[in-house]
Amino acid sequence: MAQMQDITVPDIGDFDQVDVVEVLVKPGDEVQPEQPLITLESEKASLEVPSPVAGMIKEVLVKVGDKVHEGSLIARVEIAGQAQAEAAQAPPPDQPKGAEELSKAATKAEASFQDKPDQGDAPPIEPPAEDRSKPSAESPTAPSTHAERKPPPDTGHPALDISPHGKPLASPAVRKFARELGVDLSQVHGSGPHGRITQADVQGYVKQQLARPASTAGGGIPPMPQIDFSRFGEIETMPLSRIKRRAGPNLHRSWLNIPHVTQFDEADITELEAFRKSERKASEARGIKLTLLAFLLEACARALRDFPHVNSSLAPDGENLILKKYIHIGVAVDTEDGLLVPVIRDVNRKGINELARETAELAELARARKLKPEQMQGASFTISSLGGIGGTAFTPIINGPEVAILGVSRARMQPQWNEQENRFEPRLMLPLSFSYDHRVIDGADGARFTRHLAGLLGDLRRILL
Ligand code: CAO
Repeated sequence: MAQMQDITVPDIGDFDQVDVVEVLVKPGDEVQPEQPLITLESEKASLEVPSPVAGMIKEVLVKVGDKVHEGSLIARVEIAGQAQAEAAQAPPPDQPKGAEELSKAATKAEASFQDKPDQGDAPPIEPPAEDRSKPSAESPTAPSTHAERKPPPDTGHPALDISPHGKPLASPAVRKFARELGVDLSQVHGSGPHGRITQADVQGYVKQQLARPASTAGGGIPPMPQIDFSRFGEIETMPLSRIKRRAGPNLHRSWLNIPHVTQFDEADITELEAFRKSERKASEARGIKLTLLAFLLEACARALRDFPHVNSSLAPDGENLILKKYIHIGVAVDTEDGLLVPVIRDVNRKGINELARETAELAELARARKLKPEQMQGASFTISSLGGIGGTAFTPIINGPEVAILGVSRARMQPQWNEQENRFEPRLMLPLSFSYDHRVIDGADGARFTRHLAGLLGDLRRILL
């Protein structure tokens, strides 16, 4: 006949009325010795009460919110066959006295509340491995330790992260901490011995979740693995600059929210460059350095006027386009601490010399970290010019909620086929990399825009038309 065993709350020290905060089993569950049945929580700490025997839960007599004390009935277990047989051959009455005392001491130790904050490496409930492997004859209160342990259930998680009961390894204090923060411990990587989850692991997990952009939180994007690179060689940890720390989430947000397409093209700026050089001296006399960027601003302003949806933003409802009647263009400036984007307002109303002067002034302010917030707001389009550095093309990230950005690389003299004269001729070609929001701009329009822009840069007179 099946033998039943009542499981009661063991000696929990001076605590009288303690809350049941978790019931970890239900009728019909098979349990192993040491498998937690319930979690109790006092103001100071928490404790899991393990099953002393292997068997099947017949009845659970507590629920979350109940208050219990030493001796309170938790559950009734039908003792497993083999364990029952062994229980039947109960230890002889003249069992060595020390064994029972040892067992009681062990049970009490397991059951004691942990008042100290968790250090992450002390298994509070499970007895040390060597104790667990001891024959149960030494422990009349846990006869089932003779019963073979089942292998941990296949949870799809690395075996080391899971206790023999299929739960992530963590102390009650860490479980309590995780519960308070609403953290699912099965999602947390344990850095302690045998993959045990520490309080620092839970804190790290929460920080990681908070750092993720709102739209992706829980969006199924797997986090980067946390790797201790010092395992592979010497490392140095250096804080990111404030600018990079602030820009990072914005870039990430744009990258994840905007379906980017980058259209590459080239503009023939042979004549433009000849004109710039011819005007440079005159501009210098007025204290202005006439750079290619000023011409780019002027040409972009005209192209934006001709393609108004490139100078727009998607309405938050995703169903309307907000067309901007102003043309304010942000210019990416490379500073020692990272990228800043001052904004040149009303570009379409300014001449090329004025644009050159203003760009130089704003770039200077950016590098001196003296830009005012309003000087970095309100852009409807952005230009990122890496032409002074080099490169052939790149894929700039849109400065959302703008819908497009123009990347410019270094102009190069290249052979171009002259159909009229049936020969190659050297032309100064400027690489354009135009990233756009594909929800707003079709591929065909993207290509039309860069063709149009290339046409304006190829013959500045077109701007006047
Ligand atoms: N092709 C060939 N030469 C170019 C060129 C191009 N596309 N663009 C600039 N040059 C030349 C300039 O004419 C200048 O030469 P001279 O002194 O002989 O006239 C030289 O390169 C240096 O130019 P510059 O970069 O100092 O000036 P600029 O007006 O072209 O650019 C600014 C100003 C602020 C845009 C630039 O200094 C800068 O910071 N660029 C980096 C932007 C960046 O980091 N973008 C990446 C953002 S990530 O998306």
